[in-house]
Amino acid sequence: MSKKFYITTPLYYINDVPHIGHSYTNVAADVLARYKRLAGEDVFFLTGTDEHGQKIEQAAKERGETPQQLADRVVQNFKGLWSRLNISNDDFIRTTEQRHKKAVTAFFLKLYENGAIYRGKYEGWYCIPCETYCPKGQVEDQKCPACGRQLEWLEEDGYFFRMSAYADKLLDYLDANPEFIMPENRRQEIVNIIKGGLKDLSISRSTFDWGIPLPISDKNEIIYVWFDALINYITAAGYSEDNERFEKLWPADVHVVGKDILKFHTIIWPTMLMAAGLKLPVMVAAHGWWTVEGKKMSKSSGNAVSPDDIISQVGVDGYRYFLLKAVPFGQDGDFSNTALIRQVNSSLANDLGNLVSRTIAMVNKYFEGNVPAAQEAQEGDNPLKETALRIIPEVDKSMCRLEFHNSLISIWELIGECNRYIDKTAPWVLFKEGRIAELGNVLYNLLESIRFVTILVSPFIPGIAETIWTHLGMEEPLCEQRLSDLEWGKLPESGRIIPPAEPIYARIQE
Ligand code: ME8
Repeated sequence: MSKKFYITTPLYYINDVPHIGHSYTNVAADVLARYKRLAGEDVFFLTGTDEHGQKIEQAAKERGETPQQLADRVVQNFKGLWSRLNISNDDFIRTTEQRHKKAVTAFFLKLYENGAIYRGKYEGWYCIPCETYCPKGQVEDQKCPACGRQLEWLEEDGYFFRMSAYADKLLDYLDANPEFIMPENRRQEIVNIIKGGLKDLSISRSTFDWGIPLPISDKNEIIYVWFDALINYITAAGYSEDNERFEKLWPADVHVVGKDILKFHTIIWPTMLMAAGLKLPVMVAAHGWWTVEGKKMSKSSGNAVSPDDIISQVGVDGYRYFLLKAVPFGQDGDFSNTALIRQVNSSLANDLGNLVSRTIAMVNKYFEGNVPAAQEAQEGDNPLKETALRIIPEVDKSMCRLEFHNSLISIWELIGECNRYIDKTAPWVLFKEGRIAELGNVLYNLLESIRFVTILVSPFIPGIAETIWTHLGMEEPLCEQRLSDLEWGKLPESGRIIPPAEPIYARIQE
């Protein structure tokens, strides 16, 4: 039986349309999901929408809609974009679905039964956009320390989750599992917060009613939106509904999130799971923040970059490539159109595109499209084979650490090596001099390297990879390839190359 790999993205609030920041998270998660499928793992990839809470209720009111109408309308923007971006999620969860309400109710009752929930009083500064209380010591001028917006003073008489009771256990877990928080430099930040002392968490609301009803209350109380939303990760795995499936899928292998919500995923969520007696996720990976031309993206400043505008300019694969190459996962990034075009022209049109077209054109010209025979190489005699075999473990290591840009750098080393190999071996000279066996060997090495590149790059740019695969004349579909197919010499010598009618990736005009 193959190893399972359960990967999630955050559930996005439906008061906003998806922008480059949301698409970054989903593309990163998609690339990892696709890579794990390539590695032969049994992948379950989940994304979805977070549809409850005060913020959504307010947004709906402003638009003259019910919250459900707003959710039903906006969720289509997310689903549509994920499909255009080739996101290969296996499930899409909405927190207003019945299956989720059932799981949240069951989870709440479990914690209540375990004595982890009690009734009490709380007052404090609340940030509606972040849907969270802010520690009193950090509040200045009634502004949220995280997003800078106006806070509201709330007093609640309701239910609390005994989060403080799990602080030591959580610190022990972080100690014993150094890879729980990625990248490593974010770990200390979380450790410091926990060491600073955890407060119990207010998990019921009574001043508005857009949420999941509290199962133990006869007053009109609902469950706090973050407590509700985090549970989605177990809902989709079958919690309280399908034990066998849940046993197989849980715990999640990686929750991919933005750094803004790392705290929720590495403090609140693990303590909730501890209180329910469930296993903790293997890894929470937090990426950095995107700005646009140096400025924070926001609706009010009207500078939120629309993914569809970028797609219409550089294509889906150009966009996917740029997102993961331009910024190392974990670091903040700035979107600039000039950098986008420069990057795709240089990497996709020049390096990769030219390699493929030149190679295919030569196989066509010199061998009428037939894959030529390779020659036995002496040890150390085939630089392409050496590079190709060297980068496989490098790519794997980078992928498992979510260092996507490093994986791309490794793959582009092989592409660069191939382009240099063409210049060095000068196949046109070999042809002129009648050295046909040597020429065949050179072209075989190039085609075989392109096969390696295509498989390795397919999680990043699945559309382009598919096109190259077709031109290589491969019989088995690309989606059935595995990393184990990356053995040098597997390209059948009897194959036929199909010349492309147009470039693999056309240069974009600046
Ligand atoms: O926080 N740069 O939803 P959300 C990078 N519903 N990533 C960005 C970004 C930017 N400028 N803007 C948004 C929520 N993101 C909760 C999550 S999970 C159980 C509940 C991405 O719609 C990034 O992944 O505010 C961030 O964590 C997420 O969108 C926040 O989405």
